[in-house]
Amino acid sequence: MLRSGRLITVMKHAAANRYVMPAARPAAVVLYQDQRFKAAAAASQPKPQPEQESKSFAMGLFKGQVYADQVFPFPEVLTEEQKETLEMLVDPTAKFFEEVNDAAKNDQQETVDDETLQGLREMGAFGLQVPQEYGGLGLTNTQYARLVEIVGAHDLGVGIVLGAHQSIGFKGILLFGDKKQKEKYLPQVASGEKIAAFCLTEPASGSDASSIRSRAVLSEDGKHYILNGSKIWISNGGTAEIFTVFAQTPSPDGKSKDKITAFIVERSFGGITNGPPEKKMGIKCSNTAELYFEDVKIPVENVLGGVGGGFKVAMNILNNGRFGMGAALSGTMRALIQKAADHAANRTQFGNTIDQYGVIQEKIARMAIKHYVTESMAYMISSNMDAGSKEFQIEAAIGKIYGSESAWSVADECIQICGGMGFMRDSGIERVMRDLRIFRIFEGTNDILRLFISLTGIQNAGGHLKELQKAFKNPAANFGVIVEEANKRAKRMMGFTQGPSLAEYTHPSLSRSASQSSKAIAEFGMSVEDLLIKFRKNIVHEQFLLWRVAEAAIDIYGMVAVLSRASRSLNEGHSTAEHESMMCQVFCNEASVRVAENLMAVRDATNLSNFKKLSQISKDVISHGGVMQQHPLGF
Ligand code: MYA
Repeated sequence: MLRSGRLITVMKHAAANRYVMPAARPAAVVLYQDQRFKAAAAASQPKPQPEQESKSFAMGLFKGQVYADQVFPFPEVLTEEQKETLEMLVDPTAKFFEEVNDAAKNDQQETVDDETLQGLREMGAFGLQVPQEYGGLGLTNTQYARLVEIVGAHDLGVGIVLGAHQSIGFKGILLFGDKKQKEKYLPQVASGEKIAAFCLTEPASGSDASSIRSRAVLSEDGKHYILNGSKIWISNGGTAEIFTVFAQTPSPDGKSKDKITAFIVERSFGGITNGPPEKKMGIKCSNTAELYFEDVKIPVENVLGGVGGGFKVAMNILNNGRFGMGAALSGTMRALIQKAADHAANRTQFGNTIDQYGVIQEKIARMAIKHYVTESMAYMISSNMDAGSKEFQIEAAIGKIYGSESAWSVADECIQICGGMGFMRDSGIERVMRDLRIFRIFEGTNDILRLFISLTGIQNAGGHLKELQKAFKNPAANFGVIVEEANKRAKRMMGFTQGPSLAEYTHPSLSRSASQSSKAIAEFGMSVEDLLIKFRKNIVHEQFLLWRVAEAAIDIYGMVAVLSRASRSLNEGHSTAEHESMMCQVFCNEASVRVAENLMAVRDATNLSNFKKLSQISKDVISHGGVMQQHPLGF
């Protein structure tokens, strides 16, 4: 509709000249009232992507197989037009966050002022992915990731205001809404006129999402659901007007168990109140509040995704939003690394700037590698989603875990490099560290997500094993499958397994990293198979083992993501290719050792006995209500 080259030229010009600060008027209003952001995005509506068969790399991994489509070559999905649009949006977004938004002030005042919110609205920041027909910018996941990176680099608190609104708050309407629901609600939320929130967590239901107790029952006339219950720690809970609420609903036949249903709920329906803003360690400018629903009358048309389909709706919303966290945190890390590098290059101690000392060099290099892995994962996932992949839940969980843990470590090392200065509030790093802490907890704790990764993958691999068992029952009909399996096992028994070759996908100079990855993939598949054979269904109870399997999966996905990206840079002769190649090699060298250790730990008798002891130590501490041993002084 608005894709003409002329418009793009005009917008480029506008974007290049947009930041002029007249003295007398409020900056945000002057800068963004012209709606140039929206017009720029209008130039590149996402093109419908062809559906493709889902071949999740991570799912394949659990069978020791390489589904290469999603990972090699490093996916590139943006059209030239989409890239141009994005380029036009990047600079003004960064300028807004550098010159209008004040992260320290937001943190201190524990709110975002109206002028800043208005600036964000006028930029279209509340409806980045809402299709333009409903008033949004209609960005793809990859375009969204790039802008979210900028938010993460400057103000994670504002990131949560925006993210809780669109990454989860109204994402359900985008993913599952019918035409009427979309027409009614998307324009209101895309403009930022109404804020949205995602209401799942309850006092007795955190990680165990399906145990929620809020309940909605159909009214006698069948026109409404009547909702009662409460939710806690709801981001935007005190400011939102539109809620995606999950509640138990009776089964239509009245005989089977309640099932979760998702509802679009308006504050204006009445019966909704909220508690005061929670006092938090970080992301203080975002509102977090308890919500109470008392006989809230929800029209039946506001059921989202079908009666009883709410758990699936919730999981899909969360899966769908997780890549955004990796992207945002990649931006946070980039900003922290810049601070650390600046300090290290300018701080002189013992006669040299500290960047010349090996200890500091190792810290900076490790920070850069963690960032490289996080960034590679985030864009690999967003690109796969844009390419039409439907099965990315394991990858999304991996990206969230790796990004949130890496960002925490990068912030910690940034403070360490900056020394006393880093500890001072003025440096701004302590705020980032406080803000970061929650990222390992919300949107699925990293611990629960590790179990999710292992169990989802193992369940899938279990299906594969069952198919093999069937094949062996009818050898004549399945001769090919059986020969292949027999070969695999014979090689394995003789210790010849090198894993599926990745050489055809990777740059020759990274052949060592490629073979490390292949070997890790093969060993991983075998370990999963061993676990399945040993524990069968009871594997679900083996959390010490599942955790290590997930650790290995995270490392392998990281290896493949950087191997693919560095290969692309080498093949295309990027100016940073050698630097990337070194980061890839160091990561693969170290990750392959970690993978081997983690897989060994699930088999090795010493570790297994350690797990038993760890379990007992924990029980002792719990039964004692704290540390158990006698004090060294005896009293
Ligand atoms: S919002 C609250 C976040 N809460 C959670 O994340 C809850 C975590 N818990 C869970 O996810 C589930 O309860 C788990 C499963 C995983 C533990 N995808 O028997 P089951 C299927 C697809 O295993 P359970 C917040 O924090 C499964 O295959 N399917 O279930 C605010 C099975 O299917 P079937 C899934 O043991 C943050 C069925 O469901 C998934 O009860 C604010 C039952 O499975 C899945 N994931 O529990 C953030 N899981 O029956 C702001 C399960 O067919 C955003 N299944 O076999 C910030 C963004 C960044 C900034 C942006 C700036 C702009």
